[in-house]
Amino acid sequence: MTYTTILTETRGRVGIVQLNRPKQMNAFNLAMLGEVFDAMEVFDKDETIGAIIVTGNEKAFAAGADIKEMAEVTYAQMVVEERVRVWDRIRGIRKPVIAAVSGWALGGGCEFVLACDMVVASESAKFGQPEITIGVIPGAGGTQRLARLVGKQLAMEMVINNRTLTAAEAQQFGLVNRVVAVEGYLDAAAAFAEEIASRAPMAVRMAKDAVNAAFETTLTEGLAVEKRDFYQLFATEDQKEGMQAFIEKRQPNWKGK
Ligand code: DAK
Repeated sequence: MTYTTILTETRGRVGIVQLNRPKQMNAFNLAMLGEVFDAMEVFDKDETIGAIIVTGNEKAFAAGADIKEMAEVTYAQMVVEERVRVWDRIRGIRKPVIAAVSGWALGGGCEFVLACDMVVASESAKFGQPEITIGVIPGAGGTQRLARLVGKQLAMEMVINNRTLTAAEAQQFGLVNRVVAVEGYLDAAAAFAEEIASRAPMAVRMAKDAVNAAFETTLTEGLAVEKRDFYQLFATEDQKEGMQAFIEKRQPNWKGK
């Protein structure tokens, strides 16, 4: 597929989507948003891929939605075009998605990161929800995912008073899995993703499903999802292979079935 606003590559079992509007600090216009999700869905369907990275460049992961594209949008257009639905496509990706963040992750950029499954940040990464400074609030999950992740008080400060978090702070508050040097941050994220991609594919899928249920359900419902997913894995060849490999003291050979 030919893309105009992103670049894609594969490294081993890792599919990488790179946001590529550097002159606009990778601000998400609708074209880029569509291409990002198209590319992610292609990797999601590809059996040779086990994990997906979304990244930007050293200066900016993404500085939010494209303000110039959004400035003249009317209320009616917002309602009719249902732009939230486009952003929601990330929820349909079943493989683990890792955000590799360097520089700015602001507004919709930060919300995109919040919707990913894991985050590798370079030491220069900065996270924030500055929508209040342009007269709006987050519209792609920022108030909800952020509050669930960092708690009410800090989320309030970020959303109402434009508090930005450094990479170290983001790690401290649970928004980031690991912080790495700016130089080679994508390589570090790729190594992390490759490790994840080497795990039993069906179990990874179920694991993502079950952990996500913790944010969508009551404890009782979440435990029911976990139980169902756990039981289902006993219908896979990989469960037999994984346990047999342990007993035989060898590495498992995953089939993804
Ligand atoms: N949109 C458009 N252009 C942007 C941009 C943005 N968000 N951010 C940066 N740029 C452009 C700048 O306009 C500039 O372009 P030229 O003017 O030179 O042509 C170029 O990128 C470089 O930016 P700066 O000159 O400002 O660079 P600095 O290093 O001085 O500052 C910065 C970098 C990232 C701190 C600064 O550019 C900045 O504050 N940018 C805006 C950040 C922001 O306010 N982001 C929130 C946007 S609102 C929705 C879902 C999501 C959203 C909305 C709806 N629905 C589902 C309905 C999300 C909304 C948002 O994200």
